Amino acid sequence: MGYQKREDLNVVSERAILVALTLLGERISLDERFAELSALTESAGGQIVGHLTQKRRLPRGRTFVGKGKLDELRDLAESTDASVIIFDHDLTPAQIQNIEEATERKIIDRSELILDIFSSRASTVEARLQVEIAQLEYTYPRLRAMWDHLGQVTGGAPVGIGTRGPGEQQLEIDRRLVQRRLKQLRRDLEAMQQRSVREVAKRNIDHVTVGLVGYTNAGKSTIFNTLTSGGAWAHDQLFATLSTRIERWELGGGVGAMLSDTVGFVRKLPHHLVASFRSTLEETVNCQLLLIVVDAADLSAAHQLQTVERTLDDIGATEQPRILILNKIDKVKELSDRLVLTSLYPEAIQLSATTQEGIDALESEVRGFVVGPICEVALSIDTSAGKAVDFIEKRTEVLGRDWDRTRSLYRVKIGERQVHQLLSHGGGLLINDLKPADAIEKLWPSVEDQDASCLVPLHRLHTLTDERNEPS
Ligand SMILES: Nc1nc2c(ncn2[C@@H]2O[C@H](COP(=O)(O)OP(=O)(O)OP(=O)(O)O)[C@@H](O)[C@H]2O)c(=O)[nH]1
Ligand SMILES: [Mg+2]
Repeated sequence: MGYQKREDLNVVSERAILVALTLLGERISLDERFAELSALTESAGGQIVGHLTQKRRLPRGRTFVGKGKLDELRDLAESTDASVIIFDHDLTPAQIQNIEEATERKIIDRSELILDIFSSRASTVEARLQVEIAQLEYTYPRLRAMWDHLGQVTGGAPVGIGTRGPGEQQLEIDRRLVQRRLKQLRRDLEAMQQRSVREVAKRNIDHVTVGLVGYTNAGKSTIFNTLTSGGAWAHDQLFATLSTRIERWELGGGVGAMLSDTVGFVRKLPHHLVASFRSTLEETVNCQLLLIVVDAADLSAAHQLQTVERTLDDIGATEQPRILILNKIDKVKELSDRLVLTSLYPEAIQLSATTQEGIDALESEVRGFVVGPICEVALSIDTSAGKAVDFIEKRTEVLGRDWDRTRSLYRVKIGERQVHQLLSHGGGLLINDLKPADAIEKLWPSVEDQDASCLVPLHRLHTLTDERNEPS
């Protein structure tokens, strides 16, 4: 097969060789890495025809792999008729060029591969803007053919950039135009996102918001569809979801929350992508409660959890309480395997979005969070405050009622978070004849003293991940 110029970085329909090096200090096994890199390559439409590995303390500066391995790589590409070689690492443009020259094959690094998948999946205007920004920043400077070509085009005016991905008419665009395009895209994206920031802020006042987060393909959208009226695209492919979807989740007894589903994470998510998808991710991570979804049947579950925690740290979602969900538990058939999971993650909810196992436990846990610690109190409120009265009648446990000329009086069991929601409906609320702020301080313990069995404190999750990753 002849050498294709690096004019486009798609891997659709191409025969691919995968390369992963074990470098000093890397703890993730080669099996796990190849499993994931294969899934990424297949998600991008590539066909895997070979693998190559090397153990090194550090990558070789010029060509990343050693000289002998480079020859091996070229021979393997020839014997398997591969047209593209995909590295599970990020490479410098110079390394890419040197390896391409030595192997006469197109070289794709890990970030380029992920960007390629995002580019083929982006279906909303916002996602397309976000992917294009990340591509302009990461991929375009690496299209050597483009800059080579530009070296020869001195007179002709470059044409505008398209949105079809790198390698088409973009070859004729100069850096200045790319910068101009970037500026325009960022402006469009910002305008779009300001709207959504306002919507999120409003939603957080009116409802308790809960966000599903986790590794790509862990089953977030499937869980979302099970818990709400649905509508999320769930599919056995990486990065099926690229935008955030929010629906009401009925938790019983008039209690509900707004649940959101969003983009999944992956190890070493390119930071340009994280940057341009930040606001999509933030819609979820601004939620008051996070449900961290892990694929319990995946060998890399512990590493996936670690990646999710790192990504949450990166985007500043460090404060919210979290519930750990071990999804796809139906695929863990052996009782002994389940017991191992229970001992490793005692606080987690074992769940199957497919068979519905564990859904009740999850709903009851989240309901407890949404309501907050419950106290029995006397409420007094203006009878004319219809929304507030309605809230009390429908969402709290009413033990007794009374009225005087202008006020409705109730004896109720009510949760702390419900009191905050009730306050947003006005009506001059008094609790045990006290102003709400004074009553809340007196009646409800501080957050640190609250005990909710499934809410895993942040430090505990970290310990769990470390335990799981200790080499045996
Ligand atoms: N057996 C089994 N399969 C599941 C379960 N939950 C999800 N799946 C399957 O896992 C695949 C991925 O599910 P999605 O819901 O799209 O995963 P996601 O986390 O939203 O993935 P991204 O949007 O790519 O981040 C689909 O084929 C689902 O049918 C489960 O509980 N059991
Ligand atoms: Mg999804």
